[in-house]
This record gives sequence, C-alpha cells and structure tokens, in this order.
Amino acid sequence: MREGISDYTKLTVDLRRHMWKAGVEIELRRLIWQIAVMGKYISAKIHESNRKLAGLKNIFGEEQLALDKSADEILKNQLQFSGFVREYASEEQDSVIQIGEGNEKYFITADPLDGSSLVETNLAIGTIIGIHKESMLAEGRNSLVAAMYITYGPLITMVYSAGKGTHEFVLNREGEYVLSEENITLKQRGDIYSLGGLRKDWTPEHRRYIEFLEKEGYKLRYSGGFVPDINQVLIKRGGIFTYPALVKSPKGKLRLLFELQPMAFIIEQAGGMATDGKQDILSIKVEDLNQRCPIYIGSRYEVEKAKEFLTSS
Ligand code: AFP
Repeated sequence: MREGISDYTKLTVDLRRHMWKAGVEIELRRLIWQIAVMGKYISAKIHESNRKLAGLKNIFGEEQLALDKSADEILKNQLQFSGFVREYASEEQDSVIQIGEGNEKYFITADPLDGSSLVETNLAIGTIIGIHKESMLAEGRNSLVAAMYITYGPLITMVYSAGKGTHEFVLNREGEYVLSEENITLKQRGDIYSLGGLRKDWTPEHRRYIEFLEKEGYKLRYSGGFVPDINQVLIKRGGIFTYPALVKSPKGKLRLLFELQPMAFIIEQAGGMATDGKQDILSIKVEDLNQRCPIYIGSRYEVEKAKEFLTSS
C-alpha cells in the first residue's frame, strides 16, 4: 500500500480489486473497468453539452445536442481499441457492427444514454450495458455473461454483475469507483412501484394488478428514467417496475436487448425476477435488435403476483 494513503482509501475497495477478489476473469474485468471509466467521459459530455449550464439555453434556438449520439460515439470509439470486443450493438446504431478483428471474446449491447429527454429537467439518467459471450440474437440466459449500468445523478454510481452477485460502486472525488454496496439482495417483497404507459391504454389485467398494488399501499415512484427507477427498486431492496403491454402497442415500449436483458440479469443476480408477464425476460429469444417487450421487474412477490394477474383469464 502506498505510504501516506488516508485511512479512508485503505478502507475502500475499488472496482478492479473487487472484481479480482470475486474471481472475474481478467479480460472481463478489464472490459467492465474500461466501460465504467467511459461513464466519466459521458458525464462530462452531459455537463458540457447542457446549454443551461453555460446559461445559453435556447438563446440560439438550436436543438439540444444529441447527447445520446455523443455517448454512443464515446462507447464505440473506446471499445474499438479495447482488444476484447468483437461486435457492438446500440440503440443509436441501425445494425450490429464489427468493431474488432473478429476473434475477440465479447459482444456488447448499449443503451448509451437512456432517458436523455430528462437531461434538461436535471433528473437522473443512465447508460445500460450488456456483455455477451456470443451473438446477441439469442436467449439472454445463454449469451449474457455480465451487465452493468451507470447512473448520472447527484452522484455517479455504477452497478454491475458478472454472475457473482450484484454490487454498487460510487465515483469518488479522486475519480475512482469505490465499493458502496456489495452483494445487494432484494427482500421477498418491497413497497414501491413504478408504472409506465397511460392508464387509459392499459389492458384490464394490468389495471387489476396495479389496483391490487395500490390497495396493498405501495408508494408510486416513477421518474420516466428506466435506470434511476430500476436503481431505486434495487437500492431500496424491493418493489416493482412495470412498463406493460398497451392496448395500441402490445409489446410495450422498452427494448428487450438494450434495456431489459441487462437489467433482468442484474436484478436476478440480486435475487429478484423479471418477466414479460408470462415468461422470464432472460428466456426470451432476441429475434430483432429493436424488439420491444412488456416488463415486470423487481422483488419476487410482486413479480409472481404480476404473472398471476396477467395470466388469469
Ligand atoms: P427517453 O430515452 O425517450 O427519455 O425514454 C426513456 C424510456 O425509454 C425509459 O427510460 C423510461 O422508463 C420510459 O422511456 C418512460 O416512458 P414514458 O415517457 O412513456 O413514461
């Protein structure tokens, strides 16, 4: 240990040490670390591009910079030189792109900046990453080996799982990710719920489920940002996030590959569940990059209840 290190530093476990101790294989450790570091650049981009910060909002009447495109560029350009990534797919790309030589170990899916429409309201937003060991057009359970998300809020936090539990790190003033919550485990049931879509567009089964939660006294927590809303269920150790099938869009809004699979991997590793109302999210085969899917994700009691209501005739 370097001399003069503060007690605080001695107590902190940084991301690389945590993954090494957890037995995460070296290339995957380095890849997760590289992506976590890119979170710092994306956060800087959010601050730099937010005209409000520069007091220039709408003075020129220009469109808010496409932050999600910038975030995508940062991820793609850095991963291109990582040495570990063969293919990259993102919500900002039309197709899967080969960014490696063709013999690298991992395939990456990214929602580079989910909730970007919330930037001007200063609400938290996030980056969602899936790390696959084979082509992503498969069942998540067979291809995903790790998943992570970065939350850009009052603090920058990063949650990851490499199949050995779910853990949260916070970016400290020195620019290091230090462990804040290890082996996060959801309770059997929580007391908060997030609900997407308009009530008038819900199916009768979904409406009956939400009315059940409300009768049970669940508290509504919904920001319009998938990452902070899921993060709240995880850090509060329970509850449920739903974005259901709607009368006009039976597949709901959220994307299976870029948003739901990584979050399902992380929540399952924390002892929770994720379903489309009938089957596990991680058991659904990805046929198409932009495939959408209804989602019920969180602690077991609430998800099991959702399945009961959704499959009752
Ligand atoms: P944006 O990226 O367009 O802000 O959408 C965010 C999102 O994809 C997801 O983060 C939210 O959970 C969901 O949409 C909110 O959708 P509604 O605006 O329909 O509630």
